[in-house]
Amino acid sequence: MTLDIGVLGYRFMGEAHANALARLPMFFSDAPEVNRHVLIGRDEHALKNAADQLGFTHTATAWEDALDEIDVFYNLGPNHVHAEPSIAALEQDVSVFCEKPLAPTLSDAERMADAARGTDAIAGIAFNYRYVPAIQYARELIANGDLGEINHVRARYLQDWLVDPDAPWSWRSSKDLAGSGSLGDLGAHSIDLARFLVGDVAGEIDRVSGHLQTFVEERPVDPDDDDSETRPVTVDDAYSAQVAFESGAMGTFEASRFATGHKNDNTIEINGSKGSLRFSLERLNELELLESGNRGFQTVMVTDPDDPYVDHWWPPGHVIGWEHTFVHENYEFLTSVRDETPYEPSFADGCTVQRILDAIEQSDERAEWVSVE
Ligand code: SOE
Repeated sequence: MTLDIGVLGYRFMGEAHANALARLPMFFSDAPEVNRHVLIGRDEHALKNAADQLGFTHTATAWEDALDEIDVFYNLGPNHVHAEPSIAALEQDVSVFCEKPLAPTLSDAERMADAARGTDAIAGIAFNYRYVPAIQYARELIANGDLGEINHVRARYLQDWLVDPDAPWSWRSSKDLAGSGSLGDLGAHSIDLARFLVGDVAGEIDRVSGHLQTFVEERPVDPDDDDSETRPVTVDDAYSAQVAFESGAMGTFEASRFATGHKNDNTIEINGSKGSLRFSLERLNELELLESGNRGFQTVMVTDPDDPYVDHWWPPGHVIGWEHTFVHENYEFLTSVRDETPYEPSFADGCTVQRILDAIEQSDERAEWVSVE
């Protein structure tokens, strides 16, 4: 059985997922066969070029025209186009893989999760950092009880691409189009990683206290034009949050697009009663571990053949990179579609993350702790 894939979006995420689809048959011999059938976008000329480059045989300038022809719909568009096409696809029993955050608003995310409940098609959200081998290894250690009882989760996701006040306005600057800024774009990853790593032992995040800040309130549409029109920035440039897990574990979360010098610094540290671990995306083949009786963190390489996914790639020590997380993610998602087995992270997971993002925003507005409903 070959799965016909339709992908909406051909820029950064379109390239990352198209690369993963191309790599699958080379490195994952038991992966479903896939056909990069149709690439969807609005600009016909750019779309045709992208389709040639990314190996798609057809193009469509309206997503409505593509749904009849495909088994799986990848929604990699800006956040405000996540809901309608994804819901329409699920209503036609087409499986959907949607980029994060699930939607700009909690009500849209809930509608998407409802649509997913109403079909046997698979609805997955693309949280690719779950698929770093070191993260999966960390999860195993926590589930085995190697860290003991979890007391602290400390996660930060730092970038600096907006620190220049003349950096251009984009859909990511608009609350209507994006929902939120660093919170939804980067904080969603941290929250998902925390749930993935400690959710089974520490439970859900049930209370939050959040702080959001916008440092630059207007941005030029065209930074090369001194007289450029400017538009308001209606989302956060940075957020921080304290959270409480059901178990009593404490979490501190932070993300910024103004953390000068940090390009894509996605870090998480977990402290338990018997040990600690630390992961940084900048050293994604490694995990720092503090085990009972040791006097400091030790760095272990997660590149052995029995480490998650590693046997598909290179011999020990021949490190993998960011793009491999997408290959692993596509492998798991498409296997679920082919085998009709549940996939996580699902739209329900995406909706839970959205509920936490929403509570962090409400907490900032009300200047008080907020319960996650
Ligand atoms: C931009 O901030 C971005 O591309 C995010 O949208 C991605 O989810 C993250 O992985 C890298 O940074």
